[in-house]
Amino acid sequence: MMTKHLTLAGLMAGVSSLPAWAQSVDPQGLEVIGKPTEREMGFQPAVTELARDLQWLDGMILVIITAITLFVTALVLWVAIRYNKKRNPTPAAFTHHTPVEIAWTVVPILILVGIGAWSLPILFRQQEIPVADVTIKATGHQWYWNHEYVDEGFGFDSYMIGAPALGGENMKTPEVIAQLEEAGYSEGEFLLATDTAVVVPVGKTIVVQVTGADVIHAWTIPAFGVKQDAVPGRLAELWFEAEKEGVYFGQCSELCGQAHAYMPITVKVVSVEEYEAWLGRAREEYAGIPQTRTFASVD
Ligand SMILES: [Cu+2]
Repeated sequence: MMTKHLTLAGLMAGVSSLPAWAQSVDPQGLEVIGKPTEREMGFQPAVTELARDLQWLDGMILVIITAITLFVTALVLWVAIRYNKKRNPTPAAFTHHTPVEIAWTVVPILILVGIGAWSLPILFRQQEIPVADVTIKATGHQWYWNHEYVDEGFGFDSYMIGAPALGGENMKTPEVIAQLEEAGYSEGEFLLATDTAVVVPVGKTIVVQVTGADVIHAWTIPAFGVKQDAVPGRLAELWFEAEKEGVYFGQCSELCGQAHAYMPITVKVVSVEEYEAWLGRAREEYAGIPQTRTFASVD
């Protein structure tokens, strides 16, 4: 029932918002979760196991490096105070101290092995690509992304709202603010929101194949804990399973030229039903395949 309403809503939105922006295809009214927040310095909320792993590892290593820094600072202060020229006029003249040399070799090795024991499994979890429920090929271009739903026979370009390709100047003019609002974004999401979003179902395994068409770009969504260089001639993969419906933003993360700052990535995580409804609309919009679902049964 919900699917039918959503499909109908999508159709109505498509009809009523002429000239038809591609956003009319995309689900609207989702909570924005993955975006930078002013005056904050931590991570964005983690909505995948991969992101939680990364953030936990970061916290753990922060504890270790803080302890090491405090220890070394204390040693330096102790030497400076206790063994300065005034307090220690005749310095010791020995050059070797075997127990100390063994300690400062073995202890750092143990620390590094300890960090590796935690970080390598996390790295492997990211790099071992599971069987996909949805496969998307993301191709970086100067300066936009193309997203292809490889099993569905369609793809689309995703431009930043306000980008020159959409008649903007990479500046937040009143027209651009109007475009953002029309697409369901707020003014503060300028430089993050794109005209078309990657839409994926919640709780499913998404595999993104990442490559570049011209120079090296990088596809990332911080809240998912994924980042992958898009290298021309190579097909790299990343995967994620988002746990929460919402809107998530990322930005090209490999300096790729003059408009590098203006090729963000928008991902909308929706319910499985909503995803199916979107697929129908997207097939029709991007591949010209008419929807198989009819509206006859809608009350
Ligand atoms: Cu770039």
